[in-house]
Amino acid sequence: MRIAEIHIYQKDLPVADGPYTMARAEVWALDTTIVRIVSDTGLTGWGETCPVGPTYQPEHALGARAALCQMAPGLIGASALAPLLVRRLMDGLLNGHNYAKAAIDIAIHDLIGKHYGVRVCDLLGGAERELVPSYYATGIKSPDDTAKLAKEKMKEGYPRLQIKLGGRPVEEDIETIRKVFDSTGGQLSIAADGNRGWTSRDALRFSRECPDIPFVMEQPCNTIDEIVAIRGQLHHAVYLDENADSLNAVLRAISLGVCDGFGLKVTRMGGLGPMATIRDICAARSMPHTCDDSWGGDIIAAACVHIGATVEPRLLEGVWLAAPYISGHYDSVNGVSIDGGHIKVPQGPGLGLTPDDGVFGDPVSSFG
Ligand code: 0XW
Ligand code: MG
Repeated sequence: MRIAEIHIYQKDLPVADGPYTMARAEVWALDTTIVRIVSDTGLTGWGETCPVGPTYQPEHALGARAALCQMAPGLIGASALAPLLVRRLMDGLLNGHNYAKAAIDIAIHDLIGKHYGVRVCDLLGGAERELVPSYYATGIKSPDDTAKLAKEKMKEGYPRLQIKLGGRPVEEDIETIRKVFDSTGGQLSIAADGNRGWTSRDALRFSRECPDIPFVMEQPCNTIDEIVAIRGQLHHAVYLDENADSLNAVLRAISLGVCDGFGLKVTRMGGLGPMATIRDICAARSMPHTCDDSWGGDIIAAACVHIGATVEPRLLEGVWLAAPYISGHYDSVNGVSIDGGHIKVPQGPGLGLTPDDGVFGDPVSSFG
């Protein structure tokens, strides 16, 4: 089976009840890029990449489509049954741009699954479970509103919350996390996500004033160096997210003992193949982690759930989906959603999705 055609689509995903807010970003609508690969045997594989705006990370939507257009002509005719070789081929066509390569990698995994009649989670080693825990990310809100939302989400069945903080006086963040802890009675795990928004001074103060609250601090400061400088003085475990931007960064962070876990993004790592490698490296050093993406519709959601299902349960911190912030699905029958704080692993071959006819409109670029 070979790659015969590559089609690239653009779709707007408005944020339901927007905006979605983080320390350094406020987003009202996301620009997602969809890839459809058609094989010479007539099968279709779907991929997607959707940066959460242009400031969360260096990735941006126009960059994804430019990178895909740069690589696509060189991918026509390549074996669609060899994801590693496709990955190496992409590296020979373009340096970097993992988030664009990820869309191709996901579509190839979808194709392979459909070709052999197996699910992507089985291609990736096998599902540990059919119901995967999710977690809810709050967005930046007042202390009282965050505490109210936290309680609601706990009642819905979420086992974990990610409280967005940073980008405002740290006193307000301290009040927020304390009220969240009080309103949820310490019954669920909490990540305090600074999204690079704290100075090392504020991160230190946040941790020191809350030694009794068992949260993890996710990406407190902008750089690894700032985190290293204060790590020994913190009362809390530290997870890297935005700084864990490649396989090499993850390896380095683990070997230098910079963190205790990760927020991982499938597209940032280059797709499902590299994510499976990072999953295994994390397992070798007992590093807990999430399986997320920064945003995206059903295709990204399915990719995250499939890889999440293969992670050793003791190490999976949850699979985050943008689904609660998106109205509707690409696949109106098998769209991926969160129910009671958990997500069912899709059942069909490949990603287990069949996007509705015409849901992406006409392609913006086609090759092959
Ligand atoms: C909550 N997320 C997984 C999705 C947002 O876009 C950002 C991200 C995070 O943890 O920073
Ligand atoms: Mg994060």
